[in-house]
Amino acid sequence: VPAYDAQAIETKWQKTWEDEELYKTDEDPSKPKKYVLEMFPYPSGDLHMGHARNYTIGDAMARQARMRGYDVLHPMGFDAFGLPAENAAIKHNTQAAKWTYKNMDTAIATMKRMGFSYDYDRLVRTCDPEYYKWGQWMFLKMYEKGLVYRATSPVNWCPSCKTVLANEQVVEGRCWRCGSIPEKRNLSQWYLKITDYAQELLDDLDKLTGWPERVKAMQRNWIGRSEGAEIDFTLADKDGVTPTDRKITVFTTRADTLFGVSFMVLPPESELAAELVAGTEYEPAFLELKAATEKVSSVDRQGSDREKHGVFTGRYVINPINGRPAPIWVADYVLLDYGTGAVMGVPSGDQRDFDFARKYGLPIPPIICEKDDPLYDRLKDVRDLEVTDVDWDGAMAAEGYLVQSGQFTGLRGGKHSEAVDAMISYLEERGLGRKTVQFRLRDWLISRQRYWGNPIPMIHCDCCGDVPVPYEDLPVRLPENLDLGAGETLAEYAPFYETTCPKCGRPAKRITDTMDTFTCSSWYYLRYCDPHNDELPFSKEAVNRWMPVDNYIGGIEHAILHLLYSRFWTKVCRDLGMIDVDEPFTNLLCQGMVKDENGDTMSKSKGNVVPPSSVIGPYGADTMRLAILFIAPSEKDFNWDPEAVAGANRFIKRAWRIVWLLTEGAAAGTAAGTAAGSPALDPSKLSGASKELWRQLNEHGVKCTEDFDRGQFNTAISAVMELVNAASKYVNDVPVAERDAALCMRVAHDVVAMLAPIIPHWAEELFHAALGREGSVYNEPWPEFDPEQAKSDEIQIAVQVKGKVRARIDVAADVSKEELEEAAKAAVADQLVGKTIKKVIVVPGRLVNIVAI
Ligand code: ANZ
Ligand code: ZN
Repeated sequence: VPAYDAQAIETKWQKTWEDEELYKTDEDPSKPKKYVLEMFPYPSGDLHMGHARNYTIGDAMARQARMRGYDVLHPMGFDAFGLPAENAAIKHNTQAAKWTYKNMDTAIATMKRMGFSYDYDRLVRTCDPEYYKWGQWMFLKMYEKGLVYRATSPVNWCPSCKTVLANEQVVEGRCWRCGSIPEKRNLSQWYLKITDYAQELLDDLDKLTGWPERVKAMQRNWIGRSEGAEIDFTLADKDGVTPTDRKITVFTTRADTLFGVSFMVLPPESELAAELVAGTEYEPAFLELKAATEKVSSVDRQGSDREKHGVFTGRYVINPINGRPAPIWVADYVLLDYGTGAVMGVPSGDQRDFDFARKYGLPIPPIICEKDDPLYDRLKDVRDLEVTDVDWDGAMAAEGYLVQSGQFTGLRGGKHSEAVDAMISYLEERGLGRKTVQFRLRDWLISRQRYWGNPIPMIHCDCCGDVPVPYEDLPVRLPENLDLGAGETLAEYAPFYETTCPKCGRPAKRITDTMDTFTCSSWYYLRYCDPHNDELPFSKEAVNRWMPVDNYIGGIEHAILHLLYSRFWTKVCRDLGMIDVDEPFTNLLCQGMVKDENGDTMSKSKGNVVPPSSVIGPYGADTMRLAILFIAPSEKDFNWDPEAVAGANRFIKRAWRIVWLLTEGAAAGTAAGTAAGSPALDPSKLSGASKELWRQLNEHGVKCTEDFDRGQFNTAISAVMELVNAASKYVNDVPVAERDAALCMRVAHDVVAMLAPIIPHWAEELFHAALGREGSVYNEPWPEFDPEQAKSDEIQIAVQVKGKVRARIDVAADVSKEELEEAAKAAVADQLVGKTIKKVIVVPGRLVNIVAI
């Protein structure tokens, strides 16, 4: 048996595969297609363990699909724009482009060293003008469709990244990239109208049966659809009672609680509130609250345990249902950009309103009661407000029956209740309110005040306003010679922004914002289908051939961001007539994290990073790949374990030896075989150990295949390990001359084939050297196994005497009852001496119990 030399084998096959273009996409329409995709990396340096895991999973899928007869698209690329390149350029006094291209080269070298089967002809780098040109092109198409607009509103500004962020990029109140707390700034920014697609983005989640439930739940939550009503309150004049002709409209999901309104709340950013207090004694406190609130994130502001802060405006609204006045307050728990930006305060139904009412001594009129509440008996027939305050220590039950609520008294109330419907109908008939649907999802803010990104293809002209760059002038090129180290920015770089208006020809200024890099990653998977197209972002035919992506693999951190934006982009392209699919990713696998030995996340700052090279160096890429896939199911986190790596390496060597021994044995006993070295296998002629090995081949082969098809690599590997154990026992127990040569070759072949998606270099080497085959193991069909042949034709039966197991016997699976009884009696004959058999109980397939005295 030749020694297993991982480094030599791996370099050899990587070169051969590349020379022979083995992983070039076939584009063979006679085969079914499979598009396997891993989320492309940000080129911030070399690949880390998380990448290695991500790509190993994808590679195993792609390689197995190839052997399963699919035409496979398995591409790779780089999400190459972004802030880290800019920061690195400043720090190392180089250009962002240089830094980025160098890192991409490093990453590609590592990918090749890992033996990933990418079609590098389709490599996409988002910072290449050939790519970002089409991002600009699609921006202009969206602009024509009315899906792009510019607006001035309070936005999240990250003080450390020095740019605005989209709502999705403020994660738990912090900048998704650097963790700083964003400030609110009122700025003019560019938006994509993702809210036009809110309902469809929500509805189509139901179609995504191949997505993890938790990812869908996160998206549902983020989209946040709420059915409710808008209700108009009339603003009272300064006297607090005379109606004016102005209205304040609230959004509520609980129209049924209208009789319980104790106050109205506006957010501190409200312009109306500022107007109401202007020049009054209430203004100073209002301004103070406004300033204090600017420092708090919107997530924190809504936190239910956070203390609420409010000020009275001195003014009142009139409740449309009963004409009662309610004071207008300003409070930080209300947000400007949700619903109508105004809330009717119902302390008896809403905990936040309750806390607020308690703190500021506002009344708490009870309007909804459970039947077992003492208040219920007292108020169940009361229509006017009799009790205006309660002594509860918390808000009331969310559900119950309305009390003190006029004609609605007695109706069942709560979210989506009959009382809500009745109240909305009543208001609608009188023009005082209307049913509406609210979404939490906001439009996607895509402009960034950063250099290293895709320039927004718009020009601002003092006469014509915002004018799109003509298509024939695309791409708007990002200048590469900016001196970032010296503090130069795109906004101040005249050679970039000085231009003329495409409409009127007068001097004009280019927009110097670049697009959020998430725009680049929202369609790269479409570009892979047709990466060299220089007339369009991609052709419809190419996309129709490959889309949707069949298996998408990546981190859970993109559950909302990238995955929501990509779904949106796909739907926009569909509506632009560019593609026919509705959803980009059919099956989604979110791989678990690789943590350090103590279960800590790996990070440079903690100094606990295990780089892939530390395994590839001593053991080779195959050991790394096997260890990653075997250590845990793909969706689970695992702790890095050097022992698991050593174990993977031991198995590889052992399987290497067994395959060689099987083939050597076959060669020795080839008399019965064919000249080609693959004698015909006749399973019906097998007996004894050979028959058992044949059975095990089928048993483990069936299991391995099923697990592969479900993406359960760790158990698929276990199945092959069991087969290797069986083969090992066979070569140990059976002398060479007695081995079945054809069976040996078959087992050797199938072990190699089943491990080929996981440890490709090992498999390719054995395929040639030990099995004596030509071509590539990846052009071999996946082996077929027969579940019928996996059945053992002997079963083991326990024989009991008076309930105690005394023996175990092997009998034919189809043994008759009489035969079984006889065999059982024979097996325990010594126990039965001198006794009379009273009864024999047979539990078919399991045991025989003999009752004898
Ligand atoms: C009165 C009421 C009574 C409410 C009650 C709830 C319970 P979801 O389900 O998340 O859509 N709300 C409306 N606009 C708001 C804003 N801009 N800032 C903060 N809160 C706002 O929540 C809808 C409820 O959130 C609305 O229904 C409103 O309070 C509040 F017993 O109106 B409700
Ligand atoms: Zn930041």
